[in-house]
Amino acid sequence: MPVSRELQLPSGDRIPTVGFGTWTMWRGEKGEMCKAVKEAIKVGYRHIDCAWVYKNQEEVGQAIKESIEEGTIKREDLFVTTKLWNTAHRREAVKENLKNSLALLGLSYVNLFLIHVPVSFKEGDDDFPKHSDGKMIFAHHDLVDTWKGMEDCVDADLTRNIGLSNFNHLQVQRIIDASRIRPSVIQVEINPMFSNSQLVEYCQKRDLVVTAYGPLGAPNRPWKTKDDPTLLEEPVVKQIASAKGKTAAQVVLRCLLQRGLVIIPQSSNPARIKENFELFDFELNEDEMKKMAALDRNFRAYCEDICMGHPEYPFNDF
Ligand code: NAP
Ligand code: SBI
Repeated sequence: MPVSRELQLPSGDRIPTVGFGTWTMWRGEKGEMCKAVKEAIKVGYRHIDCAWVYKNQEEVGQAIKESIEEGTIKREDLFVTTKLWNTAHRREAVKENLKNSLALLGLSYVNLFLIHVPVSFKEGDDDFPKHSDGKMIFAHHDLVDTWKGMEDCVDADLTRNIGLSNFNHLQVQRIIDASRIRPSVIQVEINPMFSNSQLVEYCQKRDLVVTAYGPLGAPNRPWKTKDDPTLLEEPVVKQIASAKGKTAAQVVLRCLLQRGLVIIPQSSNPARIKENFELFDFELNEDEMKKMAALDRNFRAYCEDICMGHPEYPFNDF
């Protein structure tokens, strides 16, 4: 099955189907993210996935700046995404949050701005405001008002496209119904062990491009338990990989591309950064796709536990 290197968005922009994830749970040496993003751009990635809360946008911006100065890319060749954090859901705060991200990135606009999570936290400088018992201090904003703030950002030319992340299908529909500018992308967790098929189908039917985060199953997440399945170790993935002379990661990523998804794998290792981009010289046949589909265990690696208990907590529905 052929796979496109880019998908069309209603704004006229095209989103590259293989993007580069920039969230690392470790805090690496200063400069490590800059090095990783520069390496990614060097080997051909043209889509970088960022967020306010990742706290590394200065380094990502530095990598973009140096890559432009060195002549590797032009700004218009690059598709940059950032995300609105939970502490800035008030309509007027949305634009401020994006302006702050742009200042860190050293850019005048991003290509895509997403509401990161549908759960609001208390507004302020602390990204993770907590009560004395350690629980998050929630806030309550109508998500439709937050969406109006997103539309304000398009009007102000601060972003070319807007979208959602970690929303369930009911929340997606609420935004579609109330929108002046429709969401064009939704970013949610998807990998063969968490196929998220109902939500994917729901969104694709409504013309949203769906981006898979945690596409490799986030194998190094610190909260992984010994009983959790390890996607890249699954015998069927390894069998398909060895039959094709590819790696387990490449088989997993190709499978997601063949489902019509955008993927944003993260790595800080130059060899794996390159490996994760080399996905266009082989394909999985129908039988192999079926075998990959059979890996689905509805196993979510990212439950956003700190958001549980909020009325907009998304993961109690598909
Ligand atoms: P992921 O891409 O599934 O996994 C990343 C991990 O896999 C890294 O620890 C990396 O380690 C390892 N890895 C990468 N390539 C590999 C390969 N070829 N073989 C073996 N291991 C490999 O998980 P993720 O980072 O959680 O998700 C990707 C991106 O999605 C994030 O960086 C972020 O941009 C985005 N994201 C968004 C949300 C959201 O709420 N919207 C949530 C989570 C993630 P090495 O560095 O050692 O290679
Ligand atoms: C953070 F910066 C801190 C915690 C955290 O937990 C869940 C996963 C997440 C997120 O919400 N989006 C990510 O990319 N990672 C995250 C990010």
